[in-house]
Amino acid sequence: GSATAKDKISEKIPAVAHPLAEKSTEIASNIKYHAEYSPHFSPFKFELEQAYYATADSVRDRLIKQWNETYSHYHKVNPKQTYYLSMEYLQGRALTNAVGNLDVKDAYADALKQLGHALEDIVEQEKDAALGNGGLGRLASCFLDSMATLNLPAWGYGLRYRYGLFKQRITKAGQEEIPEDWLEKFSPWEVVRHDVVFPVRFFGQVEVLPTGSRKWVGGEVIQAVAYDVPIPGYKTKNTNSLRLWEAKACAEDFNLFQFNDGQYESAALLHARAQQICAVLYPGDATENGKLLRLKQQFFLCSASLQDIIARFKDRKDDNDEIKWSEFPSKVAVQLNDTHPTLAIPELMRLLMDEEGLGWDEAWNITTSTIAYTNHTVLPEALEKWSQAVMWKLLPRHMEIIEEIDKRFIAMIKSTRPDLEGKLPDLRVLDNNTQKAVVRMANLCVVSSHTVNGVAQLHSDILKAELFADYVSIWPGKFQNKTNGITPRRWLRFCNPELSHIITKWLKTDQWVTNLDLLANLRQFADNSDLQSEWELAKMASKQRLANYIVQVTGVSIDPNSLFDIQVKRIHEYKRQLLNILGAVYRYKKLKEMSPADRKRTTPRTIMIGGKAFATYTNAKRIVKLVNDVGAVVNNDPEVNSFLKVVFVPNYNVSVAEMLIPGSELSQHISTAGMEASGTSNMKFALNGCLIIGTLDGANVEIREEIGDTNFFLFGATADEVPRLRKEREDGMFKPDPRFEEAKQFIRSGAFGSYDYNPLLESLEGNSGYGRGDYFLVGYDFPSYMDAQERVDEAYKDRKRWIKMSILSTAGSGKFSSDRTIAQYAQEIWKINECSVPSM
Ligand code: 4GP
Repeated sequence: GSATAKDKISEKIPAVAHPLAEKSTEIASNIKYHAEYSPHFSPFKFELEQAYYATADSVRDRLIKQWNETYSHYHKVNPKQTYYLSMEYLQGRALTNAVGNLDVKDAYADALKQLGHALEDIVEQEKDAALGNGGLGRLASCFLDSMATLNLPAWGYGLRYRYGLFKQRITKAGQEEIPEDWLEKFSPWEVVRHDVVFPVRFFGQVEVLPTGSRKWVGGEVIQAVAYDVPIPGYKTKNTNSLRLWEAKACAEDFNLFQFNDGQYESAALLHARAQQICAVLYPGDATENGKLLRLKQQFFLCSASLQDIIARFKDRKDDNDEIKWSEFPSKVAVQLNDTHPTLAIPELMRLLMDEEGLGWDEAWNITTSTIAYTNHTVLPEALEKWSQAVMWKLLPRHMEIIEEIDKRFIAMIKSTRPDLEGKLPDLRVLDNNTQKAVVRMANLCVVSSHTVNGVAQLHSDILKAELFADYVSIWPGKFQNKTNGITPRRWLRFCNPELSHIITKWLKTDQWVTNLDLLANLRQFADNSDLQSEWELAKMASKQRLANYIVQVTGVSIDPNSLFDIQVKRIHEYKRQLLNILGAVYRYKKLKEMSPADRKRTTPRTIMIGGKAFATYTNAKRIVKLVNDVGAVVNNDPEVNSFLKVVFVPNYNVSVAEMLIPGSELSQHISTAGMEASGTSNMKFALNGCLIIGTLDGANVEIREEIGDTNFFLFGATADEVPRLRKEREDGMFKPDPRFEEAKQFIRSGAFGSYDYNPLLESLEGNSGYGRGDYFLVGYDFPSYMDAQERVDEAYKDRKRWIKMSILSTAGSGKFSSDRTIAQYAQEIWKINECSVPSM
């Protein structure tokens, strides 16, 4: 295109490498240096995209410096270090976070201004790194931020997926999935480490050596190459690593002979197979091939990470000391983020026994004192079970080890807990009872970890009382709770500068950013009308920004004076977006029936729903379509559309969340009680002064405790009532509320188009079965939900009281900092201490 003034780089500013510049003029020179000497772009242009890359490169200079210092400091001090193993990280964008944590945001904004650009526009150029699906992955990313901020020697390990979570496009047919090419150009935030490469074997067989020891040989070997992403802490030198593995085949595996013979595909077979491993996040596992690939991914992460951890353990001892394996657990803590990295257990056993020559007992002591496991869900379909047949094929040595773990567990129970013998079929690691014998990964984790934790108090209690009850009687000290948290940097300080500014002003300190409990001091000002009007103005500015965004991405214009009501999260029946949309349908119908005068007395609402449905989850996709169909009718109905809008926010991701959350006034966390392990967006909304309508589920329980029950719109059955309510349904004793019937009937009447919603609505009817017979109790909770919504409408009319409740929400959110969560993991599970990099 034609070059505007902005597109050309300023002549006046010299291009000079100033990696650690503090003055904005020098930062501008450093950015210009990267723009001119980067081989990726024309040196004569300085368009937004190039400006983004040059800015990112310049920020990276600082990160690399701190990161090297951190690494060598940890190496010298040799503290106990945590390794967080996770198949998912939802990092989002890095630039705003990096300049914020490095405390150079204003200087960069100023430098860019001198170069003719605005920092806000530059950051928009970055694609989200979406190497995760939802809560579990975002939690891992918040944890990384807190680990660095708390100066903890703690790293993340993950996979470098070529395509992360799909991009969601909404068409007439509903959700369409498109590959998200986050590496389309390249990511300036990763550093490939050609010097950090480990071989990872698949398939093959077990050989018995003359010494009697066993060795895994043959099969195929793929190389794991490290890509490091520096993770800065907030206003600290400590800069940790997120190490992502990429799969690669060796040159020797390229068959030149076949290639010269014209057999191009078979010549590069292993190269193609290597590429598949990190091609996509969680490929569909409906097919046998899909299952095998997922298992390969899991093992790839575990094997590469453990080889790296062991190499570092050896490397950090003094040169002439011999290796003392018994010290391993006092140098290494490994945290498994759900069961996805369970193979770390047999892989650590294998490496210690087969590669390092340790005996079973010693290897087992080390493994079980090193590994801890976090459970993130009680949903039966998420409890991983791998076919033993597939495992024998892919990982024969690991299956031997798992069999031995199982055998020894049985022997232990028989000798110490004969009372539990009858329960062994459920407690064992191996399940040989079903037609297809499987390995139960959660059981393997519980048996082999020193600590098992849930992610909110209610969830941890349910794990102890139900899923893992018998294990609790065997190892009562093994089970803990670690209520989730969120990083206050990304989720308040950076995404909501207006509100942050007000908080700092009233608290007379910005220490709350790293000591979130200080927010409680806002309580004393909750009635102060100056604070209230500043608070309201800040909220209005965020709502306006959100309204601009919504019209831009959906074409729907929404009124910033209406109540902004948001539900954003993965689409799942247990999260009950269907309850929300049925409520909206009922509201619409009543608005239609009202007189214009009555309508004017209602509280105008904008309901926004966003989230991705798993590509093969039919009912979730129907829900997405229903929300869109309802929106199309309601938003175009001139009679009611100034009182109600229903918007589906497309392609929900971390960056979209950073836009939505500051502008929210009410958010919905309405899962069937007992099913949402914690939830973390509930914490983000509350922190940003958004009120919650919710059930007594997951972390809602603790949020309500902290912010006060008068500031929380509670409804619905409690977790302990759910089994009885399901039973009553099955016995035909449930009488649905007429409002619920009316809402469903309205959809069936074709009010929102001719698409056949019967299969979806039927899931709320009948009386039995998982996912049918209204397993998630939408019908049971509907009346109390609608009543709670009426209380919301009433409360919103009293603006002063609403603002006060909003202030109290923020004031009560201190507990939900991931700094608190991570400090607890560090003390109570990992036993690691801070290891601050000294400033020179
Ligand atoms: C999620 C849980 O569903 C959510 O309640 C919790 O807040 C989050 O983990 C973090 O602990 N689980 C997943 C998953 O994302 O894939 O199982």
